[in-house]
Amino acid sequence: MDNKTIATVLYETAALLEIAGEDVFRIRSYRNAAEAIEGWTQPISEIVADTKALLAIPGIGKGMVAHLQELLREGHLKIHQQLLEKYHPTMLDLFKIQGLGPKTIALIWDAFHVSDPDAVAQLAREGKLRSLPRMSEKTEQKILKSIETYRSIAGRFLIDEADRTAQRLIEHLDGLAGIEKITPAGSFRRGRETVGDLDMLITGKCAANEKQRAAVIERILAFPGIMDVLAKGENKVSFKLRNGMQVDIRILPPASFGAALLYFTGSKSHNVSLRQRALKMGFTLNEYGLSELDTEKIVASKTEEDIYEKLGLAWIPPEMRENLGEIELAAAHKIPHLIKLEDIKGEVHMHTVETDGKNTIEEMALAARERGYQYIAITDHSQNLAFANGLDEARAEAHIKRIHRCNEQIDGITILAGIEVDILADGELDLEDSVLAQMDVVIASVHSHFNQPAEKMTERIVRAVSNPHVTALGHPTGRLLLRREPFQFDMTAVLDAAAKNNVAMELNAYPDRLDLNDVHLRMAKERGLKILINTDAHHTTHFEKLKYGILQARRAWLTPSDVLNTLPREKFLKAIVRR
Ligand code: DGT
Ligand code: CA
Ligand code: CA
Ligand code: ZN
Repeated sequence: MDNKTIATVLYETAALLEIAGEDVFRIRSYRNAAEAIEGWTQPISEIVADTKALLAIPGIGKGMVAHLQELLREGHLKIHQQLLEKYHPTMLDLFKIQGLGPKTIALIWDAFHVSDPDAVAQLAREGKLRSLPRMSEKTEQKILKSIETYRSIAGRFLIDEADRTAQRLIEHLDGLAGIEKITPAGSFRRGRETVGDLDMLITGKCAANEKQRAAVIERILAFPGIMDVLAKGENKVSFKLRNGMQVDIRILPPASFGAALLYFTGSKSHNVSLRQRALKMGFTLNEYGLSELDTEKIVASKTEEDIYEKLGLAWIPPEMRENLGEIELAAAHKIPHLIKLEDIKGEVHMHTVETDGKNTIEEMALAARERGYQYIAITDHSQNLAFANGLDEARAEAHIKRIHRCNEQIDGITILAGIEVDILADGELDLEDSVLAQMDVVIASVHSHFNQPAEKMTERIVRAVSNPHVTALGHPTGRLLLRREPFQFDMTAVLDAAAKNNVAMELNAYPDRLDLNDVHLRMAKERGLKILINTDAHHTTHFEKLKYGILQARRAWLTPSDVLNTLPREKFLKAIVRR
């Protein structure tokens, strides 16, 4: 059990205790422990036998140590289970609805004994919630809207979470007899920003060998974290994990692997178009292969390349398979050379301990050099972001000096001085122009006043990108996937203004953001705008997340020449010199 899962159980226990009207100190002890464990870098599972080491974690007392030991020994916590039984597990869904805090949920529970989103929505529609203390018709409407938003995101998962699950599964099945390869398919393989369920394909001799296949299925069912087995057949297993993610696994013979991979990668509409094309050419296409209509003879099935080729098409990268014109391009053999991870030569948006990052300039630089980067820019926050300890003019200037010094001391990488400057409510930037002028890279970002009317927000951002010191607009829509909607503004007007002012757009690769998204990236490319792909790293390990940004760039059909930080050092420095 990883720290995140442990923290989740403790958070849920705290929330359920609150519903039960328990003592505030008791509730707080669970919440404090959850917070501490979430931020603890060492796996609790490794130190669980060492009571002293557990007690050394701030916020963990003797009682909590016993709970942790029980949780890791039994795989669950008795009090957590009892509370879930009392209130029904759907209560956990209610906690995920914005604006519904434990106090309101407790009120609703006491009055109506209702504990799931559908039932609460029903009460709101019937006007029954307004009779409760501190509730009104307006709060009823708000709750209805929140439940709607919740439904549209519920059951989807961030791409990095799907990635971790896929990797864990591959490791879990490592070394079993008869497995040749394990390949993710579905929306995850297409690089979609969120994933509904995880589709995995296993191929090898085990598909035809009953004993091996049974062993593979048995091992799959022993995967840690399985809560519920949904289907178990000859060559298919579906299950739900404790975090709610569904995983569909299929076991396939190598002879039809290509056809199955093509089918289960989707998208559905890409598959439909391929099937129509096949029919016109006198073939049928299904998950077993491409076969001649009249003789039913299979003509291609082993690899995707074989099938595309028989259909007169170049192989299409999975990220492009959305039926948005990629089949026509493949027919003309004009599939672009999409950007790859290795094309990126540096990153220019990252934070250090000077504001809310976790590592020093030097540590970030060494990690970047280790990745093979030729350059980075350190871009800490500006003063408006007080909770992140943002820099005022004096600290920013001192920081520039530190960055320059570090650049002189470290060989093999160029460390540029930059800033992520806040775009204030009126579109002014948060630091004096005289300070911004000393920066090599200025990323301008909105971090406050998200709820301005669209017109005001558009004006605000247009004004910001018109400042001659700005290199790029950071995480332009401000969305947090599955948590916060993008703020409202006219994207077209902003892109046009950025194009006019030669300001680049960021593709923030952090998996919670992926901002700009694929659609907006395409709009930016159409206007000749350049993209900067950055992880917005707050820790040396965050550079690893760049791959999720690359997937979105590929979904937008971007090539290396669309992305500024594919340029080698000298060319990059020339490209970011400001007007
Ligand atoms: P998701 O899971 O909602 O993020 O999206 P997908 O694309 O992974 O969808 P999923 O898991 O329902 O199915 C995986 C792939 O299997 C899908 O992309 C195409 C294929 N597939 C599933 N059901 C059908 C179907 O009824 N017709 C066709 N043509 N393909 C299907
Ligand atoms: Ca899926
Ligand atoms: Ca599926
Ligand atoms: Zn930011």
